[in-house]
Amino acid sequence: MLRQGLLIRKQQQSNGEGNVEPRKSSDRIKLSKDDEENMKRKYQRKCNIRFSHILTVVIFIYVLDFLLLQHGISKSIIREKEDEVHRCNKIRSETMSTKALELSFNITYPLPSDVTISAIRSLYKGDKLSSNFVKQVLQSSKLQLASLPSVVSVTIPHKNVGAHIAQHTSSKPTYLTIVGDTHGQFYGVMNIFAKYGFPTPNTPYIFNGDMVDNGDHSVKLLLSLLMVKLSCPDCIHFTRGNHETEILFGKRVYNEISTLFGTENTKELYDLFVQTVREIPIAAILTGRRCTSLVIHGGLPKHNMTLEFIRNIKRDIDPPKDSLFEGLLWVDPHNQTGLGQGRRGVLFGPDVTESFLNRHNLCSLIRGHTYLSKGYATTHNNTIITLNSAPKRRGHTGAILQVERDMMKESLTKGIHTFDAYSFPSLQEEEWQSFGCFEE
Ligand SMILES: [Mn+2]
Repeated sequence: MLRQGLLIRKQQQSNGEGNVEPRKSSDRIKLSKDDEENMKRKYQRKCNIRFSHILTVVIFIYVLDFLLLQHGISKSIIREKEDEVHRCNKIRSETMSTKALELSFNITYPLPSDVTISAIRSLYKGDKLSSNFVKQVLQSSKLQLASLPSVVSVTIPHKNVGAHIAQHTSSKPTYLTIVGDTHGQFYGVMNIFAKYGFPTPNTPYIFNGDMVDNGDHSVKLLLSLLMVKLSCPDCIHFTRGNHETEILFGKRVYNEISTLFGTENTKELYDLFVQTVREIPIAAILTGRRCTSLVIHGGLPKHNMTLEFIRNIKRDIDPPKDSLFEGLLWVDPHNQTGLGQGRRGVLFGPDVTESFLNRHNLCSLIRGHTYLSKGYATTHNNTIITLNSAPKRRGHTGAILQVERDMMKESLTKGIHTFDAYSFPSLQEEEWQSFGCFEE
């Protein structure tokens, strides 16, 4: 009890004549109700003050601890970022002007990354590139693509790629990004790079055909992607779409070349563009540790299609009409068994897909060739993923697929990411800072 243990000074009792009676040691005073309440309040206040002091000290210690920890983490993040910027800057140290590009008639292979970034930036800003430079890029790209097989093998990178800077790679994720149809959406693709990262050996891309036509910037887009491959062959891979043919290249591409590089060289550059896209491989085999996929623009135009058949296609031409080569770039899946006839060509059923995947021990087929307002679709019991990366208008989304090395068939769709349609160039200066570091 509060009262017990409290020796209260005895109230002096007056005898009425001013004499005070001596105090006895055992005297304890009975407190009035009010006094008792006051004492309680005083004691409570003391307790409260002490408690808040303790609380303040505890909070202070926690905050200090947190700040020190954060400071340590922030410092390591800043250090890592500084190292990265330093490396990128070193690579780009001699950033060339457009004028310098005009003068560099003899390009080398691999194309220096600073030349590539400078040229892409010029295209982005609407500056002109010299037709001579573009001609050499196309001639080099044509040779580079022609040296590849019709079915390219792409291994999903793991963390040891780029071992020369192993200390950086160990903490960074590695994956491969598959982009669907992009149809001349140059600014959209630059935004994809800004959002999901510039191509590097640790984070390469596959562009699955139809990079040209429909959109307004086919030439800018194609040229930029070809230059990235000339600078860093392992950073980017291509498969051919049905629009990468002369007949679908058409007048729009011709006019764009004329606007960008001058009228006197239009025909020569146009022909070079056509010859270059004819060398783009037809398909890619994407090998992970647990799941290997076929990346192809259209699909399977016949029963018992084999990779050997695709590998043996002579591809430096436009696909002959009604050929299986044309079918690989044009067909669509349907849900009925077997083959069928659709609005724009052959349709293939789940049984065709299943037997093909089983024959080659594949877990999925990744394709494009279809406009999808949400950017992707899965069919044939999730063994087919269709991607479109060129959303036409606001409200529609484009999609890409990021595949990690250890991904399994069941988890592939978790790598799908969607993004909004972009209508205007929107990259800020600081976003360009992350571009063009081809090394991880
Ligand atoms: Mn297509």
